[in-house]
Amino acid sequence: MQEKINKIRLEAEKELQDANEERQVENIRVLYLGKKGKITTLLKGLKDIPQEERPLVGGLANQLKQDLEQGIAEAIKRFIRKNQEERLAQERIDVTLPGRRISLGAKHPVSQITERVVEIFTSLGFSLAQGPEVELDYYNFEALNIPKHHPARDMHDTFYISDEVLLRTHTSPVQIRVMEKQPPPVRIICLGKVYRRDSDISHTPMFHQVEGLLVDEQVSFGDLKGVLTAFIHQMFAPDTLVRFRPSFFPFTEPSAEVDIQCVMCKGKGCRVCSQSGWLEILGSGMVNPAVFRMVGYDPENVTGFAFGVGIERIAMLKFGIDDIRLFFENDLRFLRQF
Ligand code: 2U9
Repeated sequence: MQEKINKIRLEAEKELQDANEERQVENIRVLYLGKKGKITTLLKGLKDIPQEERPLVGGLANQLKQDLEQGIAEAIKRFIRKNQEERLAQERIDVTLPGRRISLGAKHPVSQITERVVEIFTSLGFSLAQGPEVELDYYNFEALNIPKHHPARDMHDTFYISDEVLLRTHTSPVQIRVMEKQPPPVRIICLGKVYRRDSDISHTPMFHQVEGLLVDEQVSFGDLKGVLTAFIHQMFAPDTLVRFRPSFFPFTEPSAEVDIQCVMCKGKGCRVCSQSGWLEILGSGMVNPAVFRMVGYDPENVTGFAFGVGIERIAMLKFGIDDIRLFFENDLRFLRQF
């Protein structure tokens, strides 16, 4: 029995010496100390040997078990250290390499223009009003002097949700809601998303508008001209030429479209201004008395002016962009330029 124990010891020591990776050491552990391992079997067999031999043989077998456990633990430690050294030798860090650039986001051009427009009008004494994008037909059309079957409804290419519910085609319903709630004077701008069933190089189904409304006693067309000229001079350049051209909107009377001298060719005529030298940038007019009556204001006592600006249109002119759809494609190569 003693001989057998010695043989196992020599065998295990040799195998442990020959092992040159961690996995082999683990195999040795299973082979000798596992459930059916040689030493485990040996210890289990102790009960079958003569009683007088048991203490000596048992002692030797247990000593062998301890020695082997210790040998295995040391071998594993050795391999872990060896692996670590090999990895450190391979993985060299070049501390002279430049770091990776962190790419920073930027404000979307539409947000940039929106912020500037808000800044200008708030400095002129206007405050901000907001309202729902899903609107009632009444607020989007009826209250603005556009009854059912009015030809002006065709221009709006409306997304209807039901007979009476729609996506607002302009921010004007916000002004109606404000006037319904508060008596004059009113001096507000409304900005936000509006929706029209239209898509081409200069139209998208959703775009952003800023509309303004000023109502008080004795507001004149001269006030309208003054405020809008001040806005244009701050938005573009202080010497930008401005012209007011007669137009028609059901909610304003008289109405005017506002042009600026072409920012590309300075009025000489180019592709952007269709050789006219002028660019249309907003619509405006004196609030139609019919609209005042709808909200309970007395048109004998108050007058007012209103205007509407397409934000993307201003952004296209300011940044020289010829396709409005680029704003909504979220192509980083486009967005990084602003
Ligand atoms: C009320 C009364 C009047 C708002 C106005 C325009 C003229 C106009 C266009 C500009 C470019 C729409 O985004 S666009 O296509 N807007 O031409 N908007 S007057 O008039 C109002 C609004 C509210 C109660």
